[in-house]
Amino acid sequence: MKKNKSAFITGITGQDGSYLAELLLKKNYTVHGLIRRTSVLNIDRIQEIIDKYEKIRKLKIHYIDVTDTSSITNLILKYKPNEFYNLAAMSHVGISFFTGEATLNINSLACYRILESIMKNHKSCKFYQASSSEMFGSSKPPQNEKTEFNPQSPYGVSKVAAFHTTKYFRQAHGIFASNGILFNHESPRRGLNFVTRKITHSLARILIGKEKKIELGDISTKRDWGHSKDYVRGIWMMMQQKKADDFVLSTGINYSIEDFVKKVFRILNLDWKKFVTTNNKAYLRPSEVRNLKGDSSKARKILKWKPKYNLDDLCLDMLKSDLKLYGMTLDEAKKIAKKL
Ligand code: NAP
Ligand code: G4F
Repeated sequence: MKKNKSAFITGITGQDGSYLAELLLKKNYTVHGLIRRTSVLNIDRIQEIIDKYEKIRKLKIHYIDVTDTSSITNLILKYKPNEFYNLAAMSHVGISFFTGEATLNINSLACYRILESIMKNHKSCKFYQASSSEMFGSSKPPQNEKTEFNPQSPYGVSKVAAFHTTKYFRQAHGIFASNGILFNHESPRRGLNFVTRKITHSLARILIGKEKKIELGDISTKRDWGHSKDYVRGIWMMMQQKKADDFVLSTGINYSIEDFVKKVFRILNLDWKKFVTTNNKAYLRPSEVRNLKGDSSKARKILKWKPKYNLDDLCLDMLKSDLKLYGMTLDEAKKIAKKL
């Protein structure tokens, strides 16, 4: 009889990690979530699956910082996972300009150390690295697997290092190590300081009178936004291939931040200009990635992957969820909006 698979996920408390864990648990994997110790337990996004799967031993949580190599090695030796998804990261581009060294330690060196441990201790384990469209930086769109990397931030630099590390272990040591080069993907679980969630969450707070304005930085930059649920499915598909490889996941359509703002405010028939200020210095970056638009034809052909959500679906999903957080339905929010 075929044994059920087991997987390690670093970054399981994050947006993608939580959706990926749900997907793998539904597929009957045993999931090991590696989380760092924090003074306040940060497990909101995985509370539901902990309640459902921990007692039946399908989900195990381990306190391990991703930079703690010896502890990761001990865990690999103990559980010998089939698949290792490395999603943990200092994932905020703007913050990385102030935390360069930590960003490289968490995002680049940890990847190297995990792969070295897999090579020495459990060579058959498949490895996934969460690479990013931020690596393309100033390269012209559309960007695909053959596009040159021109990173514009410490975050971008750290992800380029991890990308090449992953490729190196694949080519030199025969490890199944794949890079997913994912363009921006969002969801109701997106962190509050990324621009999309900041907009939907702040709008909900404006409606209940807790905020007056949304202060943004540069809203002329363009991003290719998808839904995290679609992208974690693509990640899993990469790991089911016979051969490791690198794949771009994107929708192929990009919009400016201004377009995103307009779409969200239009849902409530509000004039965004009354509520949004731009070019706030606190959110401007020393160097910007101006234009990201992915060409994911390789993933669509080989993995047979394609996204189900478009940007309108995503905006609605995120706004509805933030309204719900503050006790409002969409219809109630529309009524309140009329009075603003
Ligand atoms: P996220 O929500 O910010 O989650 C990051 C995760 O990494 C969290 O679980 C965080 O734990 C964990 N983490 C950070 N430092 C750690 C450390 N030292 N030890 C252990 N865990 C640590 O990010 P995401 O949006 O889900 O993205 C997942 C991955 O994909 C990241 O590597 C990101 O760089 C990459 N990526 C994301 C996108 C995107 O658009 N979302 C696009 C391309 C690539 P805490 O909860 O304790 O903070
Ligand atoms: O939402 P953002 O912070 O995402 P960014 O920088 O594109 O990074 C995200 O996507 C990457 C993939 O390309 C991931 F690798 C990375 O981990 C992360 O998930 O900013 C999007 C754009 C930027 O141009 C930024 O300058 O929005 C602009 N922006 C304008 N005002 C703002 C704001 N960004 C943030 N976070 N907050 C603002 O107030």
